[in-house]
Amino acid sequence: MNPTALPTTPVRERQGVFMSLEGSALPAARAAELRQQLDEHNRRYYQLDQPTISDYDYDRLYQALVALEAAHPELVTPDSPTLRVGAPPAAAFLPAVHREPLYSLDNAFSREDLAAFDERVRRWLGGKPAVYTLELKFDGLAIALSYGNGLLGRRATRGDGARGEDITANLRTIPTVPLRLHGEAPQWLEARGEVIMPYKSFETLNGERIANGEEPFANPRNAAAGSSRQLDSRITASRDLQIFTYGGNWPGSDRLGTHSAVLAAMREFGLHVHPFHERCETVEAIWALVRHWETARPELPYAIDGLVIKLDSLADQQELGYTAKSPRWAIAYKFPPEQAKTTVTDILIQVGRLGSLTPVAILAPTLLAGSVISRATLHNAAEIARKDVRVGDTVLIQKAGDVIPEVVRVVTEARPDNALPFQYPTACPVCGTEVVREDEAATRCPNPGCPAQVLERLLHFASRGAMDIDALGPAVSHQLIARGLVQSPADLYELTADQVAGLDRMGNKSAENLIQAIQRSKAQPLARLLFALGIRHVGKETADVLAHQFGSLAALTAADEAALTAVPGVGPRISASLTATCRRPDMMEMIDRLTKLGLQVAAEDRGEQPLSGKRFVLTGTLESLSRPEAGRRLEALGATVSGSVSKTTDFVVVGADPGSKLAKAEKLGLTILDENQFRDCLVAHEAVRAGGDHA
Ligand code: 1X8
Repeated sequence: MNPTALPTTPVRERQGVFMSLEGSALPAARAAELRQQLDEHNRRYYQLDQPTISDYDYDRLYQALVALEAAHPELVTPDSPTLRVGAPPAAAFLPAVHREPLYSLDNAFSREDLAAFDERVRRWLGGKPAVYTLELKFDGLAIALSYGNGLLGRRATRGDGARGEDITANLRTIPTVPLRLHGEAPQWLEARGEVIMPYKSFETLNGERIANGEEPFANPRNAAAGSSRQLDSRITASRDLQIFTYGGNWPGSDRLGTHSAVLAAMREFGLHVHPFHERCETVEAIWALVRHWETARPELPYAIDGLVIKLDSLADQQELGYTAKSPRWAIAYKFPPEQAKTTVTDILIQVGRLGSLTPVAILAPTLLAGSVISRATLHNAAEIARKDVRVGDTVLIQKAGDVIPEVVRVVTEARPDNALPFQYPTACPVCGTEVVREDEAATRCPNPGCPAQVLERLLHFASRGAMDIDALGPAVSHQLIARGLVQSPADLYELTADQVAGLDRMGNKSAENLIQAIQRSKAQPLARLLFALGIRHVGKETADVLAHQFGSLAALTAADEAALTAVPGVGPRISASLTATCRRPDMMEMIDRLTKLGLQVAAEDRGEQPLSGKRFVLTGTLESLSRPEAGRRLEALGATVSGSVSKTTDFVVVGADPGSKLAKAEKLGLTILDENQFRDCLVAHEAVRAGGDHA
């Protein structure tokens, strides 16, 4: 076990959930704490595709709970994550039921764990010799492929094991998924596998996303999962995905006798099976391969997070069977996260668009998990003090749940004599304003006029996902601010070509082009403008919803918190941020100026839509899609979605546990749609609109 991989103090997270292997001393409190953390991390991993801890750390937390529950069986609750496999499918896909459940694997973290597994297996086999196969464990999205008479049919993600999401249209676009099996195909065949994205393609995709002002994927696995679960399969097709299958089942597959023979047959059928799998008869042989792959792993073009060891004999597998959660005949050996050693050449403090200060270690460039790393986050003042990172230090870095790698620890033995403790600034390194401590970890520059904040706001405003002013990059923006030509985005629209032509490396022609690009951006729709304003918690999707819902900046800024939270997908956090920001004099002034300058402060009239003028209320839980998703699709069809039932409501869509809105709708005699009727209605109108768009 690698002790440096253990988080020794809590890692602070966005919503105040802490990851800690220490935690409460009382077993009952500790178990509750672990369950809550695991639930939250599960949700982030499976439903948001946004993990904030590494898998390795997740597994450590999980094992801590397993151990605690084993020691105190009375503490096991019916909802403990140890009794569950995976997470429920995300809301927007139709559920698909697997022929056989997809199990997760038990984990081993050490040679001792592997030896204990081998001993258990041998005991169950009653002294019969155990022969294993050892394969790579791919770090991607688990899927099942089904073939009917050789033709690719329904495909699903793992979901909660028994039910996954049907991502039928998507996996068809992956070149290594055969659409038809070779040779004499069985009547049905189900193959299990993993969708992955190679490191190179992941880097390229993230580069594009950052340029577009979109959130980059945290790691190749999330990129693979996010790409496979696109509702629009054309997006999946545009991503470089691969598949490796590692298990299969069809009439007659049992008669092949061993798992190795099943893999060979799968390859004959044309399924993509990784060439590496090796038979092992002892823990020594397994351990030698573990050591080999730990070293060879960085050379693979895609991510593996461990090795899978399975009993090779299918009869033996059947004899051992399954626990509620996993097969007794297999185990996953999990690698500790890849780490690299490098030196800190500098420590910088970055000032974000909203003023938050983030210390960043500048590193001697080094290769880690498929990419060259030259900076690592130090998170905040508390972290940098705890780890005592100094300029000149040699540090161990690793990639956790974040794109930006982090410093695990300092190699203190290698510290140069002249390395001084880092003095965390009490003043903003850019504008000199005294910083504000938000809590024990976070600090913020409170000066909205801070040039760093002004620059970050301007870059965000011009980014591709926002106003898309391509010519306005960091170099130009920096000069515009330094010369006092631009202070707020509104100033951009009053720039003249003469003013701009005076900047470094800016000829008359490029100056003209820049001014034209800025002026052209006035035509960007309201949703983009709203996103470009950079209001805390108002991302691209929220901006879309708000623009549709309110129709103009004037209406939006006039809305109170109650009106805002009535919008599907808008919670108290977003509405509080919006009302606070819109009341700020500088924001009011900017909106006023942008209006006078002729930007699109109102939504354009999209003409008659299939559901124009229709008012919908959504209530209760929908099974097959989330309420925000339903709201967006309705609005895209021209409908208005409201939070409360009244005489003017046309349709009330009722999910599970609807509450008082249903009673009110019945009393008013309104049209009530159940989920199936609603889906039919959506799909039919979307088809009408698609037809109209093509005409
Ligand atoms: C998951 C995985 C397995 C294999 C490779 N990669 C995975 N992610 C394999 O068997 N070679 S098996 C597995 C599971 O059973 N949950």
